[in-house]
Amino acid sequence: MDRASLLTLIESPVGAWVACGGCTVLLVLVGVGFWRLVAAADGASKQEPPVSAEKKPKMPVSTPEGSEDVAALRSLQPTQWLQNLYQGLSKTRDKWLQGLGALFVEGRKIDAATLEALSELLYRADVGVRTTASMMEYIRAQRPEGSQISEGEIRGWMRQKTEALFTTLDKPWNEATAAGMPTVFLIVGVNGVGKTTSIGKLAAHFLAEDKSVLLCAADTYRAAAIEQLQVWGQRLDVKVVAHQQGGDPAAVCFDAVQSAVAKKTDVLLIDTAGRLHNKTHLMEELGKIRRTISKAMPEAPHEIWLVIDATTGQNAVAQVQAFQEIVPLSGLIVTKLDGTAKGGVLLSIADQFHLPIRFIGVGEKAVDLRPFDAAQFASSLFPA
Ligand SMILES: Nc1nc2c(ncn2[C@@H]2O[C@H](COP(=O)(O)OP(=O)(O)OP(=O)(O)O)[C@@H](O)[C@H]2O)c(=O)[nH]1
Ligand SMILES: [Mg+2]
Repeated sequence: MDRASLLTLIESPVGAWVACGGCTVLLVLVGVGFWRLVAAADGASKQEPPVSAEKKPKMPVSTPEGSEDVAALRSLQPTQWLQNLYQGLSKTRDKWLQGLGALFVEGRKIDAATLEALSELLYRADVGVRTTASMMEYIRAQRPEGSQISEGEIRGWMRQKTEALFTTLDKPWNEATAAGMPTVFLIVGVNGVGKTTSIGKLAAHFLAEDKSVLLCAADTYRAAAIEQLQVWGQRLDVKVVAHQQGGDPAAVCFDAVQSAVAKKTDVLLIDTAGRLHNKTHLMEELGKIRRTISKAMPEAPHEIWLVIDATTGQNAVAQVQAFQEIVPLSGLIVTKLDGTAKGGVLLSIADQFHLPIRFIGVGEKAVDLRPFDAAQFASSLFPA
């Protein structure tokens, strides 16, 4: 198109219309660009401040795991648990049986030498002096002095004595007396014994019994401890009452009991901080926690369970002693029996403190923590 034709076109009505349309398009484009800039600036000003990993823990969002724990517990066959228990106690049993086998290479009689050698074996398996002595008394009473005895007979007498020892302590735990009120469990123990994981497993256990469960994070010293319980809460789809890190542990317990009462929850499980039994102020704090719980619900806590790690052997005896002086323990949870040859310490503790063992743990999974059964335990430790 030459210059003259172009001028004619611009001056014509059609040309004016095209020029006007071009301007409109241009204006719209400029407008959109401007609006985008404004929106971006506005968005930036509304962005949430960065949240530290400490405040916003990454939690598994999928829920099926929780139902898997509960489903696994519901479908756990008694024979399967017996196998797990037998396997879990293998280190303790092997140590004991190897020693016994060596003792009985040649025939044995009931005499001072045999009883001395048996005492030595039990003592080395963390059974403790006092319990070993009562075991020997029991064996001596079975046959007249000088009678021939077999390895199988010794195992049988040990089994009977062990079962009898635990059976006398076996009684149901306290529960809330009024219908619709929660049974409150306060779980205590030294650092790292397995309190929090046991609470997760206990929650799964109660859920498998169709009970409603609430968890309370009263280990307020470490954010990670609160998060650990919250992860269990998510995993099992159970609510967790928690305050800020550094808060008063007694206060969160008070809130949790009130919440459990208001919601008519069947079971409240309270996790506490690990405390060394020789740290006086921490032990006193435990006394305060207990008193505060009682203010929120006079008959609570219904049960105070000390968690002991079986791998610590005789040290667990000192722990029971120290905690018993501060709070009235009503039962024990024994964890990590799978990792130790020191399982004999349970006999020692039961004999000395007359405390029932409520649950025992032989592994990391929810199905690995089960109610304690005297006969099962005795026959896994001293098989026929
Ligand atoms: N093998 C084995 N490990 C266990 C058992 N019970 C707990 N554990 C492990 O022990 C470790 C400590 O468990 P936690 O539950 O954190 O112990 P805690 O008493 O709450 O620890 P603190 O809160 O730090 O005092 C974890 O790695 C658990 O998986 C068990 O029966 N067998
Ligand atoms: Mg813990």
